[in-house]
Amino acid sequence: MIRSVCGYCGVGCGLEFDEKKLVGDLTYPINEGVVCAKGVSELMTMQTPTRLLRPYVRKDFNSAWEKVSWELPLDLIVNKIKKSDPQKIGIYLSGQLLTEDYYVANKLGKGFIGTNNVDTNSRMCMASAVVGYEKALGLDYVPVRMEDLNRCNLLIIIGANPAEAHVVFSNRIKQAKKSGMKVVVIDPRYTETAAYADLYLPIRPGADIDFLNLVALRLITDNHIDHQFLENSVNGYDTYLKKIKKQPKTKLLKRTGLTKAQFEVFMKLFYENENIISAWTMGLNQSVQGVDKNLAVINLHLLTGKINSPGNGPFSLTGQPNAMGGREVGGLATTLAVHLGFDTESIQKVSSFWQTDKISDQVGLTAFEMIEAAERGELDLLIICHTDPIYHLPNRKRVEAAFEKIDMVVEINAYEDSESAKFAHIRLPATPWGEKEGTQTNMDRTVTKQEKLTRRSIDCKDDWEIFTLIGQKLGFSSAFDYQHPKEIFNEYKEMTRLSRKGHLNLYESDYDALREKPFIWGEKLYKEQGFLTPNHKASLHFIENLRLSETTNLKYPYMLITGRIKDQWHSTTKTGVVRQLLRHKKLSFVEINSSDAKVEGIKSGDIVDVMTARGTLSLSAVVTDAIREKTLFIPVTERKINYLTTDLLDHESKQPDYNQNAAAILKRIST
Ligand SMILES: Nc1nc2c(c(=O)[nH]1)N[C@H]1C(S)=C(S)[C@@H](COP(=O)(O)OP(=O)(O)OC[C@H]3O[C@@H](n4cnc5c(=O)[nH]c(N)nc54)[C@H](O)[C@@H]3O)O[C@H]1N2
Ligand SMILES: Nc1nc2c(c(=O)[nH]1)N[C@H]1C(S)=C(S)[C@@H](COP(=O)(O)OP(=O)(O)OC[C@H]3O[C@@H](n4cnc5c(=O)[nH]c(N)nc54)[C@H](O)[C@@H]3O)O[C@H]1N2
Ligand code: SF4
Ligand SMILES: [Mo]
Repeated sequence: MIRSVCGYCGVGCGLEFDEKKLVGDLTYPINEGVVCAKGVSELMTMQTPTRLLRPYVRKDFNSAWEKVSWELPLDLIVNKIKKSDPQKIGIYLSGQLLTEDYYVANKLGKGFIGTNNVDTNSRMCMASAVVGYEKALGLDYVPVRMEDLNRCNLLIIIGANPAEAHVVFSNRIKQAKKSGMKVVVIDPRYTETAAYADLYLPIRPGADIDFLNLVALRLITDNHIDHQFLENSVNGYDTYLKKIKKQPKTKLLKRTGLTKAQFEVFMKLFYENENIISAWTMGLNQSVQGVDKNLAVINLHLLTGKINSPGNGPFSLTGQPNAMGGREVGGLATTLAVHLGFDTESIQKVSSFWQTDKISDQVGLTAFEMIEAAERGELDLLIICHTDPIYHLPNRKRVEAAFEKIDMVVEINAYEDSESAKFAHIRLPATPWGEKEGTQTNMDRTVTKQEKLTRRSIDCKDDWEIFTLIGQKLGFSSAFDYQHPKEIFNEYKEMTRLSRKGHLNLYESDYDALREKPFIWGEKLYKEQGFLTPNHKASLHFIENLRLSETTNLKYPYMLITGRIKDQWHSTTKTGVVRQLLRHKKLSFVEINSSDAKVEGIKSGDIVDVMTARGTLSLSAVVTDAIREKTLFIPVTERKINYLTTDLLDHESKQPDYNQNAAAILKRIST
């Protein structure tokens, strides 16, 4: 019997492997032995005809791929690095990498190549939550654990659909409901999660700040706030109060698209329940005001003191299995390592730990800033690892044109059918889940270990190993002499001592022991140290809806939102191959409200064109009342989705506004 963990979502379920099949781990973390279909399918995705098994090179995007040994592409990459200005090199990582992979890639880029242009797809995912937590609480720290559901009386789910995206967590929500916990779902779609809610609020897309401000105003008016907590533990209440009081209540409610009666039911639930958790994900983060939306949620917890006590707090649900671990390591271009930034003291600490003098004090380019650099002809080399930017970045036509300007694009992938492969010069085969081992941190700070279940395919290498080889070939042999992930983990573990006040206490963990028992970092943080701000108080930030997103108009009268469907993972390179097991829904479709469909003359199954200012996609229509009027939904399993989306970004987190696209819909073919 081998114990491992699932490599899909941020719940990070334990799996037990008993020679023939995978089953859920009875002891970890919250699943009591039940895993979802993606977890079950992990084993099947290892051996598929779509695995990338050999290195390939080609001169340009139109030439044929040539199968080669490892030596040639590694030499090409190293020569390119040596010839390039470090500021023209980019490394693009993934919240699906293991911590050890992340650590070596980050050390190579920021520590030895001398570029801070090391970013990750978490930029598209968690960046707004990272900045929100930092601004409000002083640190990128999730102050809630999944087990807090046991003590929670009211769970507010806003802009998240755990029933499809965090299935096992969702199962626990349903269990907690049986013990009396109430659930509110705030979402423009009546999702599977909404179906089990006690109250469903079909908010208009993009109106969350208006709703949350309205709640804040009401809490203040009704004196339902915790004055003592505000006095002892919160900065900025007076300023906040002055500004929020000026907000126009009637207008706010009107913008949400909700009725007064719906709002009153919500407030009643808020008042009747003592312990409250708010949970959110992409419905808030992916926004031109993603950081502000995070702050608007956190504000409610600061006003009421419902934070840092069992069953309470603002819970950002991390999407990918190790997006949290990647943030800890320093995988975002806006951090250096172990939650440290680019101030002189941090650079000195990290330089002396890595024994290097190459760290630049220039903050790195975030994902879309790398695209902009490429457009200006200022990106010579881009190394992509475990993610598919051509598929996932917004405004795809623009991204494709930028990629064409990059001298050398390297893609490290375990599967061969990514969208980015079409824009790569070099492809390197990585060992996937099950053929490698290493650690990951799930959405509630729990560090676990993935185990190697079978020997690795002959020509594949672990992701950390590929970055190690590049480091060695660049001449940094002593800094990159790793033979095994355990050595990397142990080095990283020591480095976490550099974190502010040692809050990232992975140095107390043990690699081998993780196999038996997960490690949870930061448990003592708030109880003992208060918030990690200079005066140990959290901060209230006044937020208002600046309405910066694209708006609908006569030409594009619908608001297009995008999101996940159950059992399928993003571009489907993994889950798509086990469709027989996982497929119960189409991968590509557009949902339209039945009253809108009537006006447009559209029936379910009709082929329709969905148009935005950036492009057009032909899709099969699904007519349903589960989506708000004047709103369209397309799942991310439609690989071409980002031909439609806007590249507006949050100015602080640089996360895209994926859910606010003005669109039109037109019937092409009746069925
Ligand atoms: N099956 C499956 N599970 C996954 C993934 C997957 O690909 N497939 N991916 C993982 C990853 S990386 C992530 S980030 C998470 C994402 O997890 P979630 O965020 O829970 O999933 P999404 O479907 O992207 O979006 C959540 C909801 O936001 C709503 N929404 C859109 N716009 C707004 C708005 O303006 N306001 C409000 N209140 N709601 C809005 C959408 O209707 C949708 O129901 O899922 C993880 N889990
Ligand atoms: N319109 C729209 N766009 C979105 C989103 C949205 O909601 N709407 N969501 C955004 C979010 S939150 C996210 S997280 C991103 C996700 O976007 P991506 O990260 O691009 O999606 P994946 O399909 O998960 O890509 C993972 C890649 O890693 C490869 N891979 C699998 N195993 C391994 C391995 O062991 N090693 C290596 N090197 N490669 C491996 C897979 O084959 C796949 O190509 O999309 C973002 N884009
Ligand atoms: S809920 Fe997430 S971590 Fe758990 S089995 Fe499903 S995909 Fe894997
Ligand atoms: Mo994500």
